[in-house]
Amino acid sequence: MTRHTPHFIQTHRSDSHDEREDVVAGLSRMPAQASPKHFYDRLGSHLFDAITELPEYYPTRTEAAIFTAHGQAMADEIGHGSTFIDLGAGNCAKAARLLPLLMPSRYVAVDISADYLRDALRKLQGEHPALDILGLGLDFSRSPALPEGVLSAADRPVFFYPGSSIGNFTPAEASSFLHGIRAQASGGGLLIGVDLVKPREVLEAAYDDALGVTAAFNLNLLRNLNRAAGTDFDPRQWRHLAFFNQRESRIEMHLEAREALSVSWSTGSRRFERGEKLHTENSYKYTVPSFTHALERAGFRSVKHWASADGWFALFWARA
Ligand code: AVJ
Repeated sequence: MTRHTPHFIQTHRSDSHDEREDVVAGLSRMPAQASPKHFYDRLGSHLFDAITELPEYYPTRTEAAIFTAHGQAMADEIGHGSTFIDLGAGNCAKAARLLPLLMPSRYVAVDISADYLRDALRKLQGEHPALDILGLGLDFSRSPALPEGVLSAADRPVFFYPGSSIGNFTPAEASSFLHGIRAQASGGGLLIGVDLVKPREVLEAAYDDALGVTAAFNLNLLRNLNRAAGTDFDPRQWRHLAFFNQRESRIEMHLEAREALSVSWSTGSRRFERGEKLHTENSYKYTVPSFTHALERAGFRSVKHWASADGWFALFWARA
C-alpha cells in the first residue's frame, strides 16, 4: 500500500493594508457594516464550536442527522473514486465521517485558516494512509476558483460545501459562487448543506441563545477589528442583536451602540449615536424549491435533496 503524506499549498496571504482599508470602508458606510470573516480568530472559532453545541442552534446537529440517515444514499448517488473538494474544511470532521462511505481517490481540503487545516490533515492522513490528500490555504469567498493545476482531467470533482455556509452570501453572490463551482465540477457535482425557512421563533432563538454565546461570538468581532484595523472598539459599549428579516429571508446580526460613542483608527474616526447599528452578518434561509432553482440556474442538473424529518435543513446533490 502506498503511504501518502499531505501536500500543502498556501496561496492566501492576507494583505494587512487591504484588510485595514476594507474594514475602514465598511465602518464608514451608512449603516456601518463588517464582514463575517472577522468572527473567526482562534477565540471566535472556539465560540462557533460552542454555538454548535447549544440547544437552540439546530443547523449542525440537524445536518449531522441527515448524514446519519441518508449518507449511504448520498454515496450511492455520488459514487466512489471522486476527487472530494471540501470548501471550508476547518477541522475536517464532517469530511472524515463521509470518507468511509464516499471512498474518494483524492481529498482536497480548502480553508482560509492554513495552520489549523495543516494540523487536521496530518491527523486525517494517519487515519487514511492511502488517501491522496492536498491542503489548500486560501480564501475562496470571493471566487471559488481552485489554483491552476490542482484538478486534472483524471479527476471527477465533487465539491462539498456543508453547514449552510452559503447563507452568508447574498443571493447574487450565491449565484456567482454556484456558477463558479459548476464550471469546475464537470463530470462531478456539488454536495451542499442549506438551512431552510422555518418559524421565526426557532430562527431567532438559534441566533440569540439564552447563555449569550452567540452574543459573545458577535462582540468578539470588535476585538478582531481592533487587531486588523487598529480601531479602538470597546465591546462593553455594544449590544448583540439578531432578528429574522422576512422580506429578505435572512437572519441579520448587528451590534447596537448602547450609548453615543466614537471609534477611532489611525486615519480617521466615526461617531455612532445611541442605538445606531453595525451590521455584522446575514444568514440567508432558503426553501427546497428556491434552492433547487438556484442550482438549476447555475447550470446544475438532476438536483436531489435529503431534508431532515422536521424540514429544517437539507443537503442537496447536484450534477455538473
Ligand atoms: C457558519 C455562516 C453557517 O449562519 O448559522 C452562527 C454562522 N452566526 N451563529 C450561520 C453563525 C451566528 C453560521 N454559518
